[in-house]
Amino acid sequence: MKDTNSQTLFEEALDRIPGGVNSPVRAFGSVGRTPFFVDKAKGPYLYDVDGNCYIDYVCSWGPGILGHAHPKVVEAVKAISEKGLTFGAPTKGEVELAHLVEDLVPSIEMLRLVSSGTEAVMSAVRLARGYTGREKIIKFEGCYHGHSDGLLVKAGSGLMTESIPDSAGIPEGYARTTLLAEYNNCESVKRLMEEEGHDVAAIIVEPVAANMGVVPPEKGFLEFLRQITLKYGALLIFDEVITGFRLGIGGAQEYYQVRPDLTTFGKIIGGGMPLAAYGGRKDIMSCVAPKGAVYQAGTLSGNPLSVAAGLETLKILADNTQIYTQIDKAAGRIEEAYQKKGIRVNRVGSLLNPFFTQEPVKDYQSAKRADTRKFADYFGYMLENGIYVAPSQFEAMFVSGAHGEEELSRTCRVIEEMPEEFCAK
Ligand code: KE4
Repeated sequence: MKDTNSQTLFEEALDRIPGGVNSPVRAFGSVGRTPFFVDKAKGPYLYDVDGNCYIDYVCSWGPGILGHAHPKVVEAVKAISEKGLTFGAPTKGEVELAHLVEDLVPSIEMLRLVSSGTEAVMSAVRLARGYTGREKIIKFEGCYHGHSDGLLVKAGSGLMTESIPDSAGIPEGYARTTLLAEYNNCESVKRLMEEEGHDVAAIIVEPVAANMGVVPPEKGFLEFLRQITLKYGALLIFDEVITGFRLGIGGAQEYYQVRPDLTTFGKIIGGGMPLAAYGGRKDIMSCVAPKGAVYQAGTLSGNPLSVAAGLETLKILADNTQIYTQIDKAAGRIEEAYQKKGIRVNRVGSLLNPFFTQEPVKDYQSAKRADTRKFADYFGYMLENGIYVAPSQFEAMFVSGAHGEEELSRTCRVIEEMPEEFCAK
């Protein structure tokens, strides 16, 4: 391997890995730069192979709510790894984790562990179809639910970043069974349900959209989805891969007091290790193999190391729920710094992001009108001042319990000193 600085590593990576990265959002393409390669991380800081240090507001796209390499989480993984890495057989930790999640999130009566958010959503959608015997699902423009075929229709996150609204390689049939509505637009859902409601297995929604930038649900939107799914006998699936254990220990469904039939989790539930889950009503989850006829499986599902990291993370959060007040206040300070510069911000708790646009951002169309070139300039300014935010206008900023006074005051100062041309209307 040639000498290890980010530039040479990226050049080498480009020859061996599509786009030089193992996930498109990491490529920095939309912000006109090449990515730094991480050497290590601790608390609120990332250190790249060139010795640069950044205050990290990506937090690995959400899992890092406790900050990087939390000693107790690292210790838990080290200890369990001494006993073996994977068995392909049940372990005590999996039962403990299911029990803990069911205690923390009342709508979860039964849970299945998988290895990624994509797998959790793909399985929940298959389960909804198997349980209802219906084919269609409704998703929202700009929401991202992982990269399974049926969900890559007008999705957010990397697709929106790269302006590829629909992925190549998706069979035509999916477009017919995946119906699209507009986020925060009850009328768009009502029209679809009046036409197709008899054949809609589920409506899947990010209860706070965080893959077109952060777009909160307008008052009554989630409650409307709950009502209309009950009316037509469809299921309501909350994709809480980002919001789960982020907006509070009970996630968005506790924050907004709306109870879905199924929920998907990822990111925080694994404490930074590959672990995700789907769960919900026992009568629905009982349809999953081997108990029921809806098949889903995984060699590394419930992997002992991932379970250890997830268990330790959730235990720390459950025993220290004041963390949520702390990170909400911290995010509020950052929000205020942006607003003082005249930059629009959407925020829910510790989930926020600045939009370079004059208009309110409440759905895919208004998010898409944001000035991505101005965002790219802003991103470069922040990075050069040691602040790492998501390299895309259509992602989120995450604040962790490890972001302390020093990091927050430095972040606010960098925002306050931002050149006017970056934020001028
Ligand atoms: P994963 O398969 O990436 O674990 O989860 C897919 C997923 C499902 N649902 C929601 C609401 C999600 O946000 C995600 C993944 N989020 C992106 C970032 N917005 C992951 C980062 C990436 O793709 O590299």
